[in-house]
Amino acid sequence: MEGGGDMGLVEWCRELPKIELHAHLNGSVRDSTLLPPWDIRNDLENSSCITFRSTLKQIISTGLAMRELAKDLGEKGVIAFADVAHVIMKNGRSLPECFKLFDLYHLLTTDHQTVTRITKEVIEDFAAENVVYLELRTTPKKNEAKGMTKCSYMKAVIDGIRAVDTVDVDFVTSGTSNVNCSEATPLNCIGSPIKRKKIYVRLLLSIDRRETTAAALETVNLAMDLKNFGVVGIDLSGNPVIGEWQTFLPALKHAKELGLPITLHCGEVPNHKEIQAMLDICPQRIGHACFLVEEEWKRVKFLKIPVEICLTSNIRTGRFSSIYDHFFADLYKAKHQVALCTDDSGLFSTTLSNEFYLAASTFGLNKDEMFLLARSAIQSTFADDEVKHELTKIYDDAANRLI
Ligand code: 6MZ
Repeated sequence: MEGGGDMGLVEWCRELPKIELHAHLNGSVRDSTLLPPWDIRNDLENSSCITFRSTLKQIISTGLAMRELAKDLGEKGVIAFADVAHVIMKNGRSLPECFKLFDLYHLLTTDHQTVTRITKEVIEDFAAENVVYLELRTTPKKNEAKGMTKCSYMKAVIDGIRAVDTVDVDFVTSGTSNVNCSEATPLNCIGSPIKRKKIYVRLLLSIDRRETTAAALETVNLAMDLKNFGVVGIDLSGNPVIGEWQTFLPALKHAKELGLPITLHCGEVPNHKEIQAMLDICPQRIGHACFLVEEEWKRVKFLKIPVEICLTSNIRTGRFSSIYDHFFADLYKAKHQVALCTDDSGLFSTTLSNEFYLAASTFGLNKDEMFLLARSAIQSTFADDEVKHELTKIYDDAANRLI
């Protein structure tokens, strides 16, 4: 390989400035935040919360590890360690297993303090991998028991972005919100006299496929209210076998009318009626696209819809038995706009650097090609032109070093 001095490919992929466009907050939680320390075994074994126990039992076959948050729950007597102890990390999880895991994640993470904490940590983790622009997506949640509304959930996320202190964060640029979601003025780039890593963070609000039309509309209106707090678009995600397209359509149309860009989890299962309907509304991006057939790909290419590609996620959830069968190669050859993404870096134990390494080593891309692939994601971001310009400069600077 040319360029990049003596750097090995793994190191080079880590050094490469990267753009992450498909990352779910709760799927990106650190293992160390979730793994249970063995020293609390006794406390946990003695506690009994039937609801939590039964939830855990349901997911035992899927495997999950929990640490510090489980410790908190254990101390409060909410969690039964005997159940957790049997949970084993598995390499491959079916899609239904993933969604069972998410229910557990949410049980652990949905209170304001924890949402703030995981947001901070997730941003720091992406920055550590030299992600220079992160479009982080999350589903605003109501949780009456915790006094949580969708708006207060988002305030907790925004507080997490504000709390990052190991790197500089460019979050929003100006303006105020008419929503009482954050008392303070919008955060600007937190400057530092010392040259530190800098990451641009923007948010996508996800509509969960379990939600009603009214709940989906509430999320879109919240996204609009939070435009000055770094929200740049809407995502539709969740278990692909749940929910009807007609339920989400009014909210997605509303988003379009408001000028909010949309990205859709499209074709995670072979539901061709829904895939057609999704392409009919011309989303600004689609994610996964695992089960698209030739005619559908023709439309995606004709409409020039960028595709968020999550290699590890697609392999781990069993869509492709071999990575060599992945459609990445076809889209890449066709010069179709793609962005490599992690999906759920915590759940699938991956990083964006690893996704680049996988693509390079599997599909034989050299460093020049990888650099251009990373850089080309700039045009698929939902960021404004000023940010795109800044990102271009970051790549121009890195080019001397890396290629
Ligand atoms: C579909 C997914 C997903 O929003 O609670 N999510 N939806 N397909 C996937 N591929 C495996 N991975 C994650 O993050 C977790 C939520 O994101 C969606 C699911 O709705 C999951 O509950 P937040 O931060």
